[in-house]
Amino acid sequence: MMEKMKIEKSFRRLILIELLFPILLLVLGIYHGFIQVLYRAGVIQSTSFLGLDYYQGLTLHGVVNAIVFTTFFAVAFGHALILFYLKKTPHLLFSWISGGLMVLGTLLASYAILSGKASVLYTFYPPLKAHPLFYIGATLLVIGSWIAFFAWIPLYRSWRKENANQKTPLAIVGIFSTFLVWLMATLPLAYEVLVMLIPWSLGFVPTVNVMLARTLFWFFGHPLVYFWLLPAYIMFYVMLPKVSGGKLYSDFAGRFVFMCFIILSAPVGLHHQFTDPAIRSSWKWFHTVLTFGIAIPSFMTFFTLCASLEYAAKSRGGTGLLRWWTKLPYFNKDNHEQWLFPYFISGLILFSFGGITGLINASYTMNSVIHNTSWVPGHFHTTVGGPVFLSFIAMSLFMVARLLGKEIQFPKLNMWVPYLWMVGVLTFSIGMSVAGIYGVPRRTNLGISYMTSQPDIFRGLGMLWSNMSVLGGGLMSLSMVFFFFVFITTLCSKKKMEGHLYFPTSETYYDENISFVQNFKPWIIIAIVLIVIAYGLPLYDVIQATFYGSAGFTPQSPLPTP
Ligand code: HAS
Repeated sequence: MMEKMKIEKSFRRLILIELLFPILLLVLGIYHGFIQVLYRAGVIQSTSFLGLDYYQGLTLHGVVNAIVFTTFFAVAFGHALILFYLKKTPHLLFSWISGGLMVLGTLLASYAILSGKASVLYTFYPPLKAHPLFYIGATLLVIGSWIAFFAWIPLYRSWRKENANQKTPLAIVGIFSTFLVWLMATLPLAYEVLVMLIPWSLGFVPTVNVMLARTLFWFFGHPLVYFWLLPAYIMFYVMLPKVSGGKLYSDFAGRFVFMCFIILSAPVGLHHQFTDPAIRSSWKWFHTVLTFGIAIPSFMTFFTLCASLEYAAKSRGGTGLLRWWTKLPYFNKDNHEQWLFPYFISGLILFSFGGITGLINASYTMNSVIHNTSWVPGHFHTTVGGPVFLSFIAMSLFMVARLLGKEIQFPKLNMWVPYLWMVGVLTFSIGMSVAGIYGVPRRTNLGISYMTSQPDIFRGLGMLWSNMSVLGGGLMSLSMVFFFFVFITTLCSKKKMEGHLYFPTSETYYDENISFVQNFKPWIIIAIVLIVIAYGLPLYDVIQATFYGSAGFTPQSPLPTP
């Protein structure tokens, strides 16, 4: 018994480290986001406040916020869900090795970025070339996350044996779906990094097949976005109905949605490559069709969450077709668990915009208007910067406070954080999106423009909308100052209870027992078949495209003005 308690204590300490380490880095990541908007709008003339140039700062911003923070959070959250819902502790040594590798990998990649040897942006596709430590660091981060996942599998199996007549808890279905998607995503990435990029950056081979590398990157890159989204969906299905005072409308919907993501997350990556040569239009069209398919589980989520919220609002006295929306606990500033509601609902409102812009991106013809313009960051700040970011920071704060036995400090300020963030993101994203339609490019240093052939009036309008992002970025940064203030004061506050793990868990309104969503196997098989169909021939084509070989290139800041 003592031994078990000791193991659990050590494991909880690991979860804490995996939550706190990326939050610390996030300070840097967010700071460089703010510097970006100031620089792009011409408010400051140089990005080098910390000695970083434009592409360096942008790489740091993308890698820390979108890759490091999300991966650490997903692993820590997964550990905690296994401990809480299955009442089992993963193998301690493996889990610490996994955490250690992730920290080491992050430090190596950060060193490469901060020393100016890896300004390759978070997509790191060639011909941009980084120092080998950047690729090695990324590899260690991924291997660390795999080890964590592999350590959960025997626990899940033994739980299933011991509880043959029970449904697997929905949160566990969610986290296994998340990591199955991650495994499918990171296998092509492993090939790209280990077989192509590391030998190239070490100088063992002179050139690299750019088209193959880009295709493998997006084979990873699109399921990556669902690896970010699914932990947020776990919170929306399992916790949101409870903290809004209601029940989950349908248990089946949740399970079916997670299974859909397993089969459809990967075979859609070519929608990032509509303008790339060497890939036939027919395959781009096929991925487009599947991309519209992957929106369906999110539409189902929209419906299920609205139904769950309606139940909650009507239980609180809400009436009417739409008036019940006013009865939800938007301004709840308790410091127990309901304070999660403002974070979740703000994220969901943002995602309604992100979903619409995503479907525009997915349309082959409309994509050619917005591709590589500032519309794209407009889209992804309402997805990864919306439901994902808000739910991850909220859950990090919630878990840290619970594990340390603390109460959330400054609950009123904490309640305003997500709303301020939401208004900031909307302002930023609308500005960036409209500017993108006028032709303002994304992630290019000043001096490059798609607008040179446009009349002055359009150029002026483009820049005007683009500059709205300063206001949005300012509000987002202010919101984060408040968040870190609440986080640090909570961390430093007096202990109020015994530290423990706890998650608010909703009851279910329709608790259906439908067998085809209870077993992962058939879904994994369908996923593999779809991947082979969707990627087999396109990969064959790009492997043949050896004339796209390139030597390395390092972006220079500032670029010469044309
Ligand atoms: Fe995306 C580019 C298409 C979802 C992230 N996406 C990106 C990039 C990122 C990203 C980071 O087809 C840039 C990559 C780069 O650096 O080049 N995306 C889609 C589609 C979806 C989608 C069809 N994206 C996401 C999610 C992301 C994410 C999720 C992160 C977490 N995306 C694209 C395409 C591109 C792209 C192209 C390439 C563009 C280019 O040319 O470069 C779908 O999954 C979206 C489906 C979502 C919905 C919304 C459901 C709404 C819900 C909210 C319910 C709200 C409630 C509250 C209940 C259908 C669930 C009440 C609300 C009220 C309003 C009252």
